[in-house]
Amino acid sequence: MAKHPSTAPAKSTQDALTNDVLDGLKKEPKELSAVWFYDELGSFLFDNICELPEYYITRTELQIMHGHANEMAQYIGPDAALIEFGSGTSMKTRLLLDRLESPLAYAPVDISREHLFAAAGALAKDYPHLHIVPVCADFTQNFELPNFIRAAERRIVYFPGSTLGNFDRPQARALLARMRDLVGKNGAVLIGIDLRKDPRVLERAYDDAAGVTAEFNINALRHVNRELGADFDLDAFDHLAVWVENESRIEMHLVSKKEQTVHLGGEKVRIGRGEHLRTEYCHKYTLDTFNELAATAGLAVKRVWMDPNKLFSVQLLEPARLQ
Ligand code: AVJ
Repeated sequence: MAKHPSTAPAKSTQDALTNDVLDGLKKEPKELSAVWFYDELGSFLFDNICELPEYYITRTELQIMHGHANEMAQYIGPDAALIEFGSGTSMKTRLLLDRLESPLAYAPVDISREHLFAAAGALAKDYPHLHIVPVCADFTQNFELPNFIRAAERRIVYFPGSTLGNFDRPQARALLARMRDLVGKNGAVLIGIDLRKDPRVLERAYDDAAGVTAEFNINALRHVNRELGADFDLDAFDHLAVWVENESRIEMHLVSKKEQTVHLGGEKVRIGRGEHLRTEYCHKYTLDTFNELAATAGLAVKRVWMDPNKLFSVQLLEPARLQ
C-alpha cells in the first residue's frame, strides 16, 4: 500500500513521543521528561524564573562570567572554535566572544530551530567577522559537527547554565565523555556547575513565592495535552520541589490532588490521589564530587571560577593525560 511520505515521519515522531510519555507514566514512581517544559510558554516562564529573587543561578553565573571571562579567554587562547551545547539565546557566550582572541568559529548547538537561527542571526549582526555555524541537534544524542569545526586545532565545548545537573550520574558521565571526544586532546570544556548549599536556599530556588516555577512545572502537562492529545487535569496537580540528600539533588514533582484517569494514545493511565510524577532532577555538586565525576569521563579540572559566596562555579576541564 502506498504511504504518504509527507505525513508519515511526523506521525511516527508523535507515536514515539507518546510511547516515551506512556513508558514514564508506567514507572514506579511515575516520570515525565523535562523536555516537556519547553514549549513557547515554557521558555517564556523559564526566562521569568531567571529573573526571580530566589533563583540565584543565572544571575550568579553571569556575575562570574563578567568577572572572569578575560581569564577564561586567555586560557582558551587564539583561533579557537567554540561549540556551545544548548545555546538558547547565547547570552553568556557573548561575554566570552567579546574577549576571545581571533576566534575561528562559533557553533551553537540547539534543538529548537527557531531559537537557534534567531540567536545566530542576532550574533552575526554584532560579530560581523565571526564565522557562525549553527547546528540544529539534540545534544543528548550523537550528532555531527561540520568538517570545518572538526578540523580546528583548538576546539572548546561551552556548556553553561548548570544543565549537566539535570542528568543522572551515568547520563552526565556519558555526556562529558562525548564532550571530551569532541574536543580531542588539544581541546577543553568550559562548564557551569551549580554547587551544594543550604537545602532551604535550594528548595526556595525551585519553589518561588510568586509561583512561576509551579506554573512552569504544570505547563509540562499542558504541553503534553496539546501536543499528544492527552487530558491531564491541570488544576488537579500541586507543584513540589524537594531536596533529596542522598542523591544530592533537587527533584521537581507534580502531585495529583485527586484520583484521575488520563487518556493518551488510546491508553488509560490511572493516577492516584497524592501520587507523584517526577519531572526534573537538578543535581548539585561539591568541587570534590564534580572532580570525581569529570575524572570518570576522562576529564581533569584545570581551573574553577566562583562567586564570592561560592554558590556557583564555572570550571575548565581538559582531557586527562594518560600516564
Ligand atoms: C535550565 C536546567 C539549568 O535546573 O535550574 C529552573 C531548569 N527548573 N527551575 C535548572 C529549571 C526549574 C534549570 N536549568
